[in-house]
Amino acid sequence: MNKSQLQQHDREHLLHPFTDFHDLGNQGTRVITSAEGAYITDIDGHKMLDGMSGLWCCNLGYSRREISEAIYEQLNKLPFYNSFFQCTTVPSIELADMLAEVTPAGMNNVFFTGSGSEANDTNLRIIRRYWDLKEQPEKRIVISRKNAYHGSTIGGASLGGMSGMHKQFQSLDYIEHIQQPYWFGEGGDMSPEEFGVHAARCLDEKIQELGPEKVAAFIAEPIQGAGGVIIPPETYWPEIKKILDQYDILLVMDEVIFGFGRTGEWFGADYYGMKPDLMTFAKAVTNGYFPLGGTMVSDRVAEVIKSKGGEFTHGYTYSAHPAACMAGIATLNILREEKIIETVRDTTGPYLAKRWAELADHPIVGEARTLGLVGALELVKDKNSRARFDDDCTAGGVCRDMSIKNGLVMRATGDTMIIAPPLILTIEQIDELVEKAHRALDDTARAMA
Ligand code: PXG
Repeated sequence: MNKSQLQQHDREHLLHPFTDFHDLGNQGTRVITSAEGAYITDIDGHKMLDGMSGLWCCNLGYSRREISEAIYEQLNKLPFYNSFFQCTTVPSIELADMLAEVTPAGMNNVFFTGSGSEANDTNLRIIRRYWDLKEQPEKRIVISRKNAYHGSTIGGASLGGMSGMHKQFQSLDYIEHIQQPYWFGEGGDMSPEEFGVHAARCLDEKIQELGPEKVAAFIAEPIQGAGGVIIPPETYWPEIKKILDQYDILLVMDEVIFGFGRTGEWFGADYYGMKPDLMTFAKAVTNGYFPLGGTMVSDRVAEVIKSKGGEFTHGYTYSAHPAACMAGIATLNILREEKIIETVRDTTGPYLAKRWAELADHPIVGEARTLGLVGALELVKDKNSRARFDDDCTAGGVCRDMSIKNGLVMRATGDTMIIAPPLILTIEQIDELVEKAHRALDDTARAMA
């Protein structure tokens, strides 16, 4: 099939995730045909630096044969066996061991799933099971945050705080949402430090309002990813820690985007010095090459679930799929052997921070922020008042298209441009990324004038 035939068949038969089918019908899809290192190429031969690592997952880029060969070899040896009914496979045990080593101290158990959404549903099941076994069944409510993203299953989407999603389904009734720590968008006249404490105190207020005896858990991404790379002010997590220490409430950190090195530490929890009870992961655990997710379970929770007896009636056919686990093992080996995370922490992260900060001087940029190898740009019409161009976030869409035209994949969340490039990016590629982003901003400013 040629390009237009592919686009026509795509339109006729493929229902895409998070897509306006009317727009898709008018524009046609971009057909990506190959990839190498940190670059993807489309069917027209247009090569782009992938500033989004696929979908926040190909952290080691696209050319890691060690991972694809590990999958292939496993498929030839034992392509599938389940981990139900007292069965197990060698790769699943080995990966569980490795995860216990790289995750924060005291997290020594893993429940494997096929995705991040399934892992957050698993968290909801574990939370309830834990409090039931502790004979506190009245602890039912899970507190999350507005504009959070925790997946697309009913459980994941209920935990998430995106209003556009909530309009399209019926949320679980035991989930509550508090303010997000988005200083640029919601901080008003407060300093970032003041606002960080303010946003964290919303958790305390919500717990008081609901009654601590009814609150089972608080779930949060260390940094909101899909919500627009919202890096909380430095005062936020320490204040949350204080509040959680005060009440008997579980902490779930959703590390689906920030796990496996993006902050320059293994997990966002390490970066912020937090001690979660449950930790969701997916995406980069296999470098995106094979579907795998899961939740790390702390000793505190695992001991209750394991020792009290009785079946935990939960699991997925693909929990601990052997080929997925081999992909995970190969990925973790590369991260360790090539000291990828240390390089992000010591070299490429600081260099991106320096170069990205230069974009803040651009006339349509209200804020440029980074941490490790993620970044965001707030597009504004007026730098001082932080006023946007319009209510429809036109600038974000324009900037995304200009970026692609200039050979860089940047994603738009409203009028916030975001990047999460592969962690293997070199200094020269960071220069290339910033220069292309700069050109995209110039083109956007011209188009919006
Ligand atoms: N938690 C977080 C924090 C995520 O970012 C999920 C859970 C769900 O994972 P699965 O594997 O079920 O997709 C995610 C996924 C975007 C975008 O546009 C982000 C995600 C997925 C799709 C698009 O930024 N994150």
